[in-house]
Amino acid sequence: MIICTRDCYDGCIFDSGYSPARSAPTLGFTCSRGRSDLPRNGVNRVESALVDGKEVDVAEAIRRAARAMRAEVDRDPGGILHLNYDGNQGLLTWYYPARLFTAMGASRTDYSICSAEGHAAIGAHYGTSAGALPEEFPGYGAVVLWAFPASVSAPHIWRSISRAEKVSIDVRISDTSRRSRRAIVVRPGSDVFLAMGVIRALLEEGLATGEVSHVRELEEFVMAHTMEELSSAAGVREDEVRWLARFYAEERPLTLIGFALGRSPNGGDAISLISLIPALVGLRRGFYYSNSMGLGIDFNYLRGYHMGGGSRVVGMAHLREELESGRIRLVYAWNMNPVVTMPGGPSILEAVEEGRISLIAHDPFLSETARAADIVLPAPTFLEKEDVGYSYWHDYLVFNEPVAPPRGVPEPDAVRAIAREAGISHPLLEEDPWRAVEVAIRGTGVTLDELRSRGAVRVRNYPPPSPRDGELLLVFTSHPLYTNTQFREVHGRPEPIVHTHDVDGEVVLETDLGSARVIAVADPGTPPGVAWMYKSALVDLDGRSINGLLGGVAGPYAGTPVLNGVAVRLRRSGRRGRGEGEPRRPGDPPEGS
Ligand SMILES: Nc1nc2c(c(=O)[nH]1)N[C@H]1C(S)=C(S)[C@@H](COP(=O)(O)OP(=O)(O)OC[C@H]3O[C@@H](n4cnc5c(=O)[nH]c(N)nc54)[C@H](O)[C@@H]3O)O[C@H]1N2
Ligand SMILES: Nc1nc2c(c(=O)[nH]1)N[C@H]1C(S)=C(S)[C@@H](COP(=O)(O)OP(=O)(O)OC[C@H]3O[C@@H](n4cnc5c(=O)[nH]c(N)nc54)[C@H](O)[C@@H]3O)O[C@H]1N2
Ligand SMILES: [Mo]
Repeated sequence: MIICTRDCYDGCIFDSGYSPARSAPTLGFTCSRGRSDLPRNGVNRVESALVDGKEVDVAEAIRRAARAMRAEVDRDPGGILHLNYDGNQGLLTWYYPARLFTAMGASRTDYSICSAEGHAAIGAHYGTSAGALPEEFPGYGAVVLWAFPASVSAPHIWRSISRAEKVSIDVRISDTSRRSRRAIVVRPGSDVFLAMGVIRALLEEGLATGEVSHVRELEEFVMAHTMEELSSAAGVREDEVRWLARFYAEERPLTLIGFALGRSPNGGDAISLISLIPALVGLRRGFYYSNSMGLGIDFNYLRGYHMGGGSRVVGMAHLREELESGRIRLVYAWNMNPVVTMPGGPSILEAVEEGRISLIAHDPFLSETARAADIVLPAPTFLEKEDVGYSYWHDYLVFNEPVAPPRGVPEPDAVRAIAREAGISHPLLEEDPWRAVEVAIRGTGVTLDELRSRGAVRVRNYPPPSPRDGELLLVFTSHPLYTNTQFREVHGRPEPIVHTHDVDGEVVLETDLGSARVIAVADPGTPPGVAWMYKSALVDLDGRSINGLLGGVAGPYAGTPVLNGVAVRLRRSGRRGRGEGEPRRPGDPPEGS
């Protein structure tokens, strides 16, 4: 199989004949870019290694690169900066090569250019930025596309929401806006005020039915400004802000949060607040931003950060200052065209022209960066090499197989050869790249062997939504007198008691799958946020099994149903239970019915 490994939501999967896979998420079609890869594969390629513009063999270019890097390592490894981003999202192409620089103690960037701001802003609330999965998208009758022109930037996402009522929020009328039921136009960088206005209206109008922690602080924060102030700061009429709040309350839409927001003024704050709106209207994981952090891939392991993080982190916003300071003396770029795509990118050209830095580039194509480089190494495209690819939307890992003859030198081979020539030996580079991939994907529940044989496999450990305030993680344990449902003939039917940290009385436990009426008993040995029951006391006060609340989630090894640690909501039913006034002690034998 093949996965289009470029930086894009859809991560199109192709069969071995290079036709778009018919099954979800690719649905048998690809975009213009996906169709253009084969025709462009022969155009503008780096045909051979280059040193000072002259063709040399790859071995010679590697020796020259190694010599230049060795000299800098001896002087100050922090003077070497590696620049790489997402030209190809393969684990071997993008991530593994960073090990050379981790091993040398070189400077690195913070990889902040595209999506980092939002990952951090959402993660601060939810513990992870991972949101709804593609299969959940079609289930939504309504979708808010917040700075997310999906009709262009993510055609498969767009297809998956084709039947939904759409609201687009952008700073202009985009193609997506034109094809949405309603287009809201905000002033650039002012979405944070629109989000505050929506939250304010939801709270004011009693439409916030969901539970969000620290809601009082949130309320104080948004109430500090009048609706008029918020609406004029956002450049959106007050009635439109209120309309959007009611749309949220009534339609309970999925919110797609675009990366571009994170690259705007106040963008992190905007994303942070936008991500809370679905929770305020009672949706669990009712947003999507990027799911890459939920797949269980250990990107840090691939880059070798478990053995140190390099010497210094250069913020991607500050490349120009860094180059002008003279501290950086060698730049190694792969999988990125920083001369064009980095803010301050042209300062790389100036630094090369003025002899302040040496520039080494590894790219399949003669990019602006490759054209300016002192040393250029030819790279294979994703059509020409094996790799493992992933998407930040869907949850398939794909073993990428070449469909065209190999060209150039694969990235892991290049960095290991440079290390050998430069006399840098380090366990990070001794570990075989495929072995590193095998270790890095352990957390996904998918093995490399399985990937090789099946081509595309869904990750098995996508994170369950984390518990919210008012939710308990329910677990079960054995009872001394019973085996599961047996021995009720002798000891009677055990009461459905749920042991909690501090709740007594009759309560209702709920999940999205069902509810059960049970008796809560406070037990100081049960921590806050946790609840437990005997697995022989599953029949609730209405004679139904607690297992009506569970199911649908399986373990990665053998498919064992997840029964423990499932989040349940606990609601007092109003009636007081039998335990009132004389709380039962945990471990008390149950009473017969
Ligand atoms: N065809 C195609 N698809 C792509 C890419 C590509 O280059 N071509 N690039 C891929 C990559 S790298 C990424 S990161 C994603 C990005 O994909 P998206 O996050 O979906 O966004 P962009 O396509 O960058 O478009 C940004 C949108 O945000 C709007 N915008 C700008 N500032 C603001 C603001 O302050 N508030 C609001 N509300 N809107 C604002 C712009 O008008 C624009 O419509 O797309 C990926 N998909
Ligand atoms: N002003 C402004 N600047 C922006 C943005 C913006 O919206 N406005 N968007 C930003 C965003 S969202 C992003 S993600 C970045 C993207 O920045 P880049 O990652 O630099 O973007 P690409 O043009 O995709 O460049 C990737 C390079 O990788 C090369 N490449 C492709 N496949 C391979 C491979 O298999 N191996 C190797 N070694 N190289 C390969 C390509 O030939 C290309 O030269 O740009 C950012 N820059
Ligand atoms: Mo991006």
